[in-house]
Amino acid sequence: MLQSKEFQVDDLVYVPCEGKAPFLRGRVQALREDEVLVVQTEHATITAASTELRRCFDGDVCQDNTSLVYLNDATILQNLKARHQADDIYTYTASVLLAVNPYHDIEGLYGPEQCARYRGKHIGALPPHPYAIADAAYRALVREHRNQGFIISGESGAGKTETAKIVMQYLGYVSGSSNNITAQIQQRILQAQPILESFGNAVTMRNNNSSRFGKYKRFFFDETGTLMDAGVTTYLLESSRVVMHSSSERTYHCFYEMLSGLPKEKLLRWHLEPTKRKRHLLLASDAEDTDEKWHGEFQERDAKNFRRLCDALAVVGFSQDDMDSTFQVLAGLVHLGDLSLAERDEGDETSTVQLDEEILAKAAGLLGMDATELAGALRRRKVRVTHPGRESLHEVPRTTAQFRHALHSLIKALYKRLFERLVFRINGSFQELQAARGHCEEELREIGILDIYGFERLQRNSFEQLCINLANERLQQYFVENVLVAEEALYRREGLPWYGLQLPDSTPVVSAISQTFRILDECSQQLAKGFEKTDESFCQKTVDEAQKDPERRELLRAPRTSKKRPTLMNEGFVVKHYAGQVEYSTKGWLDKNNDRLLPECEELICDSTFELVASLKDDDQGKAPFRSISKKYCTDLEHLLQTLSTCQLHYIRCFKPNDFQQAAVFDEQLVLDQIVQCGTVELVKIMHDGYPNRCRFQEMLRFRDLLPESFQRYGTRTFIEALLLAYNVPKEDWALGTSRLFLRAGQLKALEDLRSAGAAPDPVRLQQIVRRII
Ligand code: AOV
Ligand code: MG
Repeated sequence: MLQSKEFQVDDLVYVPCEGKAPFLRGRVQALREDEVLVVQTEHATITAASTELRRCFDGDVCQDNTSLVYLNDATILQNLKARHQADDIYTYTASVLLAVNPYHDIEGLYGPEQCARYRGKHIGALPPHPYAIADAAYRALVREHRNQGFIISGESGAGKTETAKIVMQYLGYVSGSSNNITAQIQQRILQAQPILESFGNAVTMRNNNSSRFGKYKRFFFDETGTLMDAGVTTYLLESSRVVMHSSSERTYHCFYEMLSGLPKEKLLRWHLEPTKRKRHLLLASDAEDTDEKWHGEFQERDAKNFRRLCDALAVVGFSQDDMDSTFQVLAGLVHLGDLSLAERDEGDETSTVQLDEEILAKAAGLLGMDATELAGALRRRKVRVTHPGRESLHEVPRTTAQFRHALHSLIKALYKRLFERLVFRINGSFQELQAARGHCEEELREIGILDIYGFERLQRNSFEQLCINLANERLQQYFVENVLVAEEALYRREGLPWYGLQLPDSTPVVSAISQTFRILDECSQQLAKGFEKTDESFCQKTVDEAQKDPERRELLRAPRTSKKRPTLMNEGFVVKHYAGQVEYSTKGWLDKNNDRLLPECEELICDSTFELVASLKDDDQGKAPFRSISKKYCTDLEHLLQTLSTCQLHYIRCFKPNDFQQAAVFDEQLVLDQIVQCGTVELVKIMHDGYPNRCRFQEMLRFRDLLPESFQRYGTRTFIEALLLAYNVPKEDWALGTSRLFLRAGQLKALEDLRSAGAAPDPVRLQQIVRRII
């Protein structure tokens, strides 16, 4: 009979298939030559190479993937699926927590009672939960005085923001509210969330509450673990959404919340009518399909969230006047947006764009601008002409396109600065509390939570997607380096054999993207100085430069054109990311990369008679016409990575189970792609091949009661060896390094169970041990 190296007839296996599910389960029916096997599945007989098969163990469902009898992508997928169906949405992979979005509220899973249950328990004692990781982080912070960081990642809609809130909930619970100021900090950091969501989240095709910015929240603690301070940093708000969104999406929540929640007299004063919201260009959306749908689902939620927003603003110190000012600016932007309906007689170069006087007056009035000046700045640009010995300023009419561009830049800039102002005030509200407390001598330690947009591959990808995906490349690399490379280093340090694994390396693609941003900066700079530069010339240069470099050639290239999809030259490029290829369209990048507002528009803001608007002027007095957005973003990103490098990191990987935001639907292929993309498979291989649990010798002394007191006079190493022998831990399940004990999955848990049960060793066995090793 033929023999396969690995498989025998009747073995239970997963075989990859092309259909709806990525794997089918079956039994090996026959072995053929050349390691080809015949597998009988429920409905078909499939022939496959042995290398393609994955082993499978019947009914294997585990809390920790590293405890699966057979460990591979197929078994992890099945484990997640089985658990998701049972509403056990969390699963460990050693220290990494995987979370599958349930898309419905699971009763009794969160709240103070659950927090109390998880408090002080070691990981693995209770079902996997963000509370367990949060508790471990908090204890490590108090015990070891080390900074802690949570990196929560996953695709859009996978549940990052919700998970971040769950972690925050636990930190709030555990960090005590023994004094008034701590309680206030807790309240403010929790209330910051609805504010940021109203102004930074929107309905998108993939998530009804999609965060359109990244954020890092920080909680600072003193030595005793009392919350002393907090802060939030935000990254790259998608400001283009204010002026443009696809018809099935919406702009930022705050606009609709304001319409649904403001009292009548204010709506009237600001010329807003909720039922006419669709007539406003900024707000128009098919996401609310019909008026019925809006009056039902959306309006109710928007109105409720408006109250939530106002309450939250009050908590961080907004007076009623502050709130009114903020909403007035939003109302002003809505009317300003309607000006883009303007037309111009294109045949006549000297004519100016025709504006609706009524709309103009409303917008200007609300934003504290002079209507004539507003119209002037939008319609005409100032051109400096140098004559011998003197300079003169001329006004040239803008084309319709230029007019629209000026208008949109003004709206985007005002919204973005308003958002930044909110973040500034939230952070300021913590500083106020600090001042109230008086000077604090102590060095504080922090726990940070990073909730940043996941990898994006949309129908059309632009500048924002490249920024987002760069962050994901860097974080993925960080993950690989931190978890995998650190693992290898640890093995080497401890003198244990290391069976190397091919680690993915994102350095080349990161450097290709950095190069792209460098070229972009060059081109944006030149354009701003008045040189002839276009998005096309930028694109061409980017592709050309990449093609010259043998390492980057494969990673960044021009898109392939086909008859079906004839792409015009120099309108985009394709980047090969760790999570797959993404095609970017470079239209509008030179402009998107410039943080400077047109000088005519900046003047409007400066001259506004409305205090809030005037305070949103660009504080940077430099006169350079270009300020790079990509550079600022990359610097912010490096700062973040720098901060994270001081932290002990905890990873939570979120998974989206289907594309329809539905409960109880698990799309296997979709989840498998995410398992592969997030590096879980590599991680699992390393962990399982080796020893997932490792403890410093000193930490093992917590088991001292498991041996008679007389054993404490021996060295720690000897003590540990005696302990493991006394309780018959199999030799192949542990290894002693130079400073740590390594244990295979489950053994640490077993020791903890013995400790909890107050177990005692067999005296005869102890005698033997004493004779043998001591
Ligand atoms: P995201 O942050 O990962 O997407 P969210 O955290 O906003 O995703 O989650 C999307 C939606 O999934 C939420 O609005 C909830 O309806 C649901 N959800 C997520 N986690 C849970 C949970 N633990 N229990 C119940 N429902 C949940 V994005 O910000 O789009 O990248 O930009
Ligand atoms: Mg989010």
